Amino acid sequence: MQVEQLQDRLVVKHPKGSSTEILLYGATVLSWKSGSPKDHTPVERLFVSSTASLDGSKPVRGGIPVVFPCFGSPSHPDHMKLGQHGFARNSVWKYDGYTETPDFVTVRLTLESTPAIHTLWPKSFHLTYVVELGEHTLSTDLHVKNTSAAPFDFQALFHNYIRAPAKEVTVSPLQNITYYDKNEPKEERRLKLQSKNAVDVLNPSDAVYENAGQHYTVAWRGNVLDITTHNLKDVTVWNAGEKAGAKIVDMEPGGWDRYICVEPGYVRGFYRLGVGETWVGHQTISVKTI
Ligand code: TA6
Repeated sequence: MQVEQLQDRLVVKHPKGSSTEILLYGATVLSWKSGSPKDHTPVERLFVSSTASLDGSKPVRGGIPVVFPCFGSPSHPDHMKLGQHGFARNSVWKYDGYTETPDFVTVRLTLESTPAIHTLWPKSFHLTYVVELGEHTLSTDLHVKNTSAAPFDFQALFHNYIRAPAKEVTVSPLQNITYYDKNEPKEERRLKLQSKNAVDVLNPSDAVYENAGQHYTVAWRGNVLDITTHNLKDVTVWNAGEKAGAKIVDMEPGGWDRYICVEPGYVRGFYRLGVGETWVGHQTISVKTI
C-alpha cells in the first residue's frame, strides 16, 4: 500500500524511496522527501516551522499551503469577508483516493462549500487537489469547478516553503519581469522592472512578479530545484528576513533563514470562471542536483 491514511493526514510512499505527507487540514503538503538524480538518499525539501500548529487551529507555517480564492488580504468586492489568503488553507479537505503507475503515486483531495464558507463567500464550487509523487518530483494541481449559477472571480497560489538557506538561495530567471514589493506601503507601491536574473532574498522580500516565465530555478550551494507551472502566470518570492521573521508567532527561532517561499499563482488580477467551467493550476517541483 503506497498511501496510508492516518487520522489527520496521508502518508504517501514511492517505491523508489521518495515520500510526501499531506495534512487534510488545508490539504497542506507537510513534507516532501526526495533524493536527486545523483544521490538517491531522500532529503526533506520543504520547510515547516517546528512551532507550526498542525491541529487545525490555524494555517500551517510551512509546507505548501493552498491559497484560494484570494491572495493576501482581500481586494475584490466579493472577497471582503474572507481572511488573508482565503479559506482553502484552513478548511478540512476530504481524501478521495489514489492511483499508481510505475512512475507516480497520485492522491486526490476535494473541498466543497460548507455553511461556514458560504457565509464568507456565497458561491458553489468543487475543488480537487491532486498531488503526484515521482522519484524526484512533486506535482500539485488545483482544479476549480464553478458549480454556481453565475461566473465567479478568484485568485489561486501554491505557497511553497522551500527548505533552503535564505542567505544563499536565489531564484531565476526573473530579469525584466515587472513586480511590486508588498513590503512598501500600499500608497507608495509601483511596478518595477527586475534588473537581476538570479534574485536573492538577502534583504527581506515580498515581491509579486507578474506574467513571469512559469519556469523557475531555485539554487544554492550546488543544490538546484526546478519549478515549472501551467496557468499560474505570476510568482511571489517571499522571505520575512530576520527582524520581521522573529515577530511571526509560529516561526521557530531563526526559521526565517531556513526557507524561501517561491509561490506560483494567478494573483495579479482575478480569473473569471464561467458557469460549469473548470480551471486547473499546475506546478511540478523537480530535484535536479544534490
Ligand atoms: O505570499 C507572501 C505573503 O503574502 C507575505 O505577504 C507574507 O505575509 C506571507 O504570505 C505569509 O502570510 P501568512 O498569512 O501565512 O502569515
